[in-house]
Amino acid sequence: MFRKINLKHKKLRDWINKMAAMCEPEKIVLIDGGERQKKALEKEGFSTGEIIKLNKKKLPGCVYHRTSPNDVARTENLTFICTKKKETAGPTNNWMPPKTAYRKAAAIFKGSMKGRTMYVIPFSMGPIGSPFSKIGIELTDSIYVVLNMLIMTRAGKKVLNYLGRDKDFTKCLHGKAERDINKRLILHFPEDNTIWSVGSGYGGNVLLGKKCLSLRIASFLAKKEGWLAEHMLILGLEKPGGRIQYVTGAFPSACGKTNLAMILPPPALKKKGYRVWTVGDDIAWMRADSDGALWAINPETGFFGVLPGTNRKTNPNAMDSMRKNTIYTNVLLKPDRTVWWEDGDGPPPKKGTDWLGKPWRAGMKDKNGVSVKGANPNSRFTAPFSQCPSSSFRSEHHHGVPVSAIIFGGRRTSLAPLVYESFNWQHGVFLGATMASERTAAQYGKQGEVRRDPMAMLPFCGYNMANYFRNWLDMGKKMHCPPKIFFVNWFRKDASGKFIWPGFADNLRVLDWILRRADGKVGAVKTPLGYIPKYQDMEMGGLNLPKMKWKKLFTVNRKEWEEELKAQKAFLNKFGKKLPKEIMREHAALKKRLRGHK
Ligand code: GTP
Ligand code: SPV
Ligand code: MN
Repeated sequence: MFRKINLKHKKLRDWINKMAAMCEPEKIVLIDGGERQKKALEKEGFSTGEIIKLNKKKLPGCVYHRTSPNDVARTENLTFICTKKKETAGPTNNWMPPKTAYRKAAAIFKGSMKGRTMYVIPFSMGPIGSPFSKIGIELTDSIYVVLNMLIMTRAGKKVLNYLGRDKDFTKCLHGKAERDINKRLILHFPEDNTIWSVGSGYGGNVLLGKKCLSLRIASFLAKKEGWLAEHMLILGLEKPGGRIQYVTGAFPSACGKTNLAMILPPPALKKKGYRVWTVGDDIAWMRADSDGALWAINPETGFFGVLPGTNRKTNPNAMDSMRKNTIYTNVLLKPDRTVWWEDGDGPPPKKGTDWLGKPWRAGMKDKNGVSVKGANPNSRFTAPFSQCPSSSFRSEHHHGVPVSAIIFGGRRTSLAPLVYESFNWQHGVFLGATMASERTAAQYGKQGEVRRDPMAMLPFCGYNMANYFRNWLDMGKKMHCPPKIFFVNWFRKDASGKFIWPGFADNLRVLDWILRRADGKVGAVKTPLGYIPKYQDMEMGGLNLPKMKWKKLFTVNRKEWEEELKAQKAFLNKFGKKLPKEIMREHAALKKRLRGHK
């Protein structure tokens, strides 16, 4: 049985010892954040097979990990908001009364760490000591989680020193248990500032600083304190002449945040002097400041990015970020101990070991004739932010960056134009509130199915989404110069099922237009949806996009939009009386504008 931990922070010490008494680890180890301890943990992980050491020459400092086959994405159906009242969680969250939740999870946690170590990870989301930051302590029995948290957060002794004897922290408990989906629960207790996650070993379910703290718990706090915790990338676009303007963007999981955050300008724009600075790729915390503008920080220090589709052409900055000190999860392991994934670089290797740990050959088919994937579609890399060639010099600043524009977007095969601008803040909030997207492999469920995903926060809002919309509307009133709000869709397809817009680097052309609009430097065409660009106003150098295609990208199909209006309404009706009336007013206004549209 473990020896009790002794720390000068009484509340912290008592809590750790109480959790350990329930989980019964053999020992408790405090994570200090140092290189020596990290190396020792890796060594232990290699010896048990929890992680595999990758090719020292080709991938220095990199490790490989496989999760259980039933545990490769976030499990939204097992994720709960546990508040005293059901209404606090709202109609879009799974809810459980706190008492029941603690009892159910405790039964799974009980004795689940027998023979194993419980690691104590003190971590800070945001620069340590910044008034914008939040501290958490994660207890876990997984070395993989520790190694990931060391990349994704500022972790170790320095956080403990900052906590002193009595500063507040989020209590985060994680246990792998049996990794049985029937004994898996991801529980949030925003009223107790507590997270309990049991039975999973994958990403967003277990790196508790990420979605659980920085979005679900933080959004709850943000409503109380009057700021925004969002599922957003943050980037700076440097224009010829050196001025940098910042944009944040909310796209649902696996819809292009990482790619946009690290975008490299297409050659014609690069020559002109355009450059992009990455501030964050997944989470933004934003506040209205005394200057009347909105300021954003990225609370994380690493990337947990999608691998399939990532290659030197689509995202060279991501490829450079993961050359060393990176954790590869659920990809194909090659015989030379390097890794490969679908639509990565180079042809598939002749053979290897797939993400399930089974022998794999190129061109292999299953018994139904479907080709067997080497990497899981939601396989990921964990890499330090500092290794990204475009990482912004502003990212360590406690105050963050001022935001000129906010972008909402999703995957819509038809319907939504490439880009349009909202008429004002309130209309922009409506665009975010009615966002929908086709489901990706980042979460369990039917792939490709269109679902409403307001502000890309459906799985991450820690309270009633109607009140979340209210918080967004209120934020607009706090600023003299709020950012302009836009909607984008890189994913519109033609009749043959091909993407009409080339996407990736060329998305910079859209960003450039967005920022010129934010500056009031360029005109636009008014449509029922919002303002769209004039063909001649977009920077098109080096891109051969026929006018016909342009037209297809911006077509507003009234029939489709009538269906969309109905779907929006059905969704908004879920919130009943709680829904801010401004949202329904915007819905009615859109309906009216579309009626006049041919
Ligand atoms: P999470 O980490 O899950 O929150 O996702 P994310 O929003 O950061 O997604 P990411 O940037 O990793 O994109 C995931 C997928 O979208 C990859 O398969 C990309 O190839 C694809 N993608 C990204 N940008 C574009 C684009 O401009 N056009 C097209 N067609 N596909 C894109
Ligand atoms: C997402 O699904 O939006 C992610 C990956 O960023 S995970 O951390 O697993 O949630
Ligand atoms: Mn995400």
